[in-house]
Amino acid sequence: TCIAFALAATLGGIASPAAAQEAALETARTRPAQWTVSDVMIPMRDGVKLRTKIFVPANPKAALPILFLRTPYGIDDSAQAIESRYKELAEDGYIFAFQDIRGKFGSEGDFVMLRPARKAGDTRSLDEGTDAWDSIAWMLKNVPANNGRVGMLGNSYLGWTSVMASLEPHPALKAIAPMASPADMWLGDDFYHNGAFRLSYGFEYAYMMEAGKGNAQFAFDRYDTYTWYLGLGSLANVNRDIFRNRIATWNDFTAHPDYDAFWQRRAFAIDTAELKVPTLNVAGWWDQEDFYGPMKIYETLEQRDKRGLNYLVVGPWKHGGARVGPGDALGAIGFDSATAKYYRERIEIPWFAYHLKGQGKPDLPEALTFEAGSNRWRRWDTWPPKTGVEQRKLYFGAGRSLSFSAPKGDGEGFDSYVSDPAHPVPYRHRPIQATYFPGGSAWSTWLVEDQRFVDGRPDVLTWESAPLEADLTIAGKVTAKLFASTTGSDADWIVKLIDVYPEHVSGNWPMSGYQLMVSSEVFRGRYRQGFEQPAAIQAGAVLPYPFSLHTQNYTFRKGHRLMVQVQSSWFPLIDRNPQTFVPNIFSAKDSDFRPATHRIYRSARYPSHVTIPVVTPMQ
Ligand code: PG9
Repeated sequence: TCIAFALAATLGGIASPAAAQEAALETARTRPAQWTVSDVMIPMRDGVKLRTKIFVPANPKAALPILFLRTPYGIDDSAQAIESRYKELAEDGYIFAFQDIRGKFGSEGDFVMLRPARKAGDTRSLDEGTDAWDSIAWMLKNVPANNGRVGMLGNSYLGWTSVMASLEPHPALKAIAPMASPADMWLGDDFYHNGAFRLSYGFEYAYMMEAGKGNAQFAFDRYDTYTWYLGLGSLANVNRDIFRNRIATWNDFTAHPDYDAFWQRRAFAIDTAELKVPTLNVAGWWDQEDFYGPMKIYETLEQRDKRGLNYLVVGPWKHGGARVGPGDALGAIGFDSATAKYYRERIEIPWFAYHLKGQGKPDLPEALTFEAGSNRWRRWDTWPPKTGVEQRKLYFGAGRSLSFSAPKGDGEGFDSYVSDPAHPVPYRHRPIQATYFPGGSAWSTWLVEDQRFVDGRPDVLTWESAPLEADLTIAGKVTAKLFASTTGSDADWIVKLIDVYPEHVSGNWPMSGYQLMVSSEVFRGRYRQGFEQPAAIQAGAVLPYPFSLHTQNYTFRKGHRLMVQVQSSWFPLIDRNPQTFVPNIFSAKDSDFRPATHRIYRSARYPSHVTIPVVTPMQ
């Protein structure tokens, strides 16, 4: 029945740019003293015109730089955005330009999801970089009172368009501050993580972007999408019953399940020998969409940063969390200070003021990270830190214990569970609203949810340490190495490093015993020999699965416990692994989905563990 309802959802898009445009202009008109607004179509080199709204402060005292934002999400709310998300910058004095990228909303041309950057030396192709270049050239000539300097910024897709503009930059592009820009959609950002497909996001986002020129919401026939996705069955049913091959990105998912040239071509890379544009990379520790991306971009640019232009800021934020609100809490977790406001006022404002107006010099270390738990900002000469950190292994032990002592003896120590694709573990507590559900969705804070909602399930294994006798701070790379077997021929492995609060948090009962996920990741077993070539797992074989849980800077407080959980489904965030090897999971048959018994070993021979970067006490 859910499919029948979904069929009724139109593929037409729901945006009404004209009406929204009216509303935005209305807002701007009510503030004639503040902005002169123009709504223009800027011609690109191939004749395609891109809709751009330009806000020039009325009666500026001096020529001003332009802050340029290129978005696939529409620019009708840009007047409101200036007064909310970009308020601090607006008050500091900038011209703002918001542009619909090719093929979206009011812009001409075709939309291509994450249009690959043209290669160095290719002077004929178009990409987001050439569109940015052409727009900047036009604005320098046509926007009154500009000072000839442009900065780019924005969250996620907008961060990515900023990064793309900086690869072969227009000379007037003097600084960028990309926030949560994706870098690699298959390895770690929105669409897959280590080859495991991000079903709910991939499905809903592809539909939103490609069902029409505006933003479309897929019409689920129920509030709890967990049951909808479960009822869907094999992913082959999506094109057969719902999308009917009309959503290009979904077709790409089905045609490119592995890390092939298609995805590699879209992954962030820098062809030029030197980083040219000062770049402030911004990431959030609990970013539910793009955490891999900004960290990878920072790391990649660092190799080409000959002049010290590349910086990193990581705060305790959800996706885009630094842009809005005070940032003093995320879900139930408090940070004791307004971290997002701090970023906007103390980091972003000086960053652009220096590069675009020649004012001051920002007091920025190479990497600035917020250390949740101890709730303070920390400054680093490198990220991850090269000194003052000891990599220590947290071993899974008998009796569900977790400690720094390696297991002893030759026994076949393991814990096991049955992973049943018919009953996948939910990734957040149900009901699981659609990602962008207009009535509100818990999507954006799922990474900080109390993991007790799955702890104790027979298909979730938990190992826990004794209470800590002193604070334990980590800074740098967290990795997992599982030794595991399955009775099936494919399996997903999910590892979660958790901070368990003490049983009595005085004055805040809901936090008592809270299980906060600090680091987590999924690895699709079929890719253990390489991401380009999936291979069946031999039933019963004990195999190593090493994978990254990314970097983190966090303090586990005295009296807290460390916990690791392992499970094999995270639904519907990640599609169900059939657990029977098939060449392409997007065309699996419903009968391929079978329960399997998985074992996680914790013996001297097969010591499963999580490695954490412990900051040595003098730090
Ligand atoms: N995470 C979003 C995104 C999806 C796909 C591509 C690029 C970005 C976003 O928030 O824009």
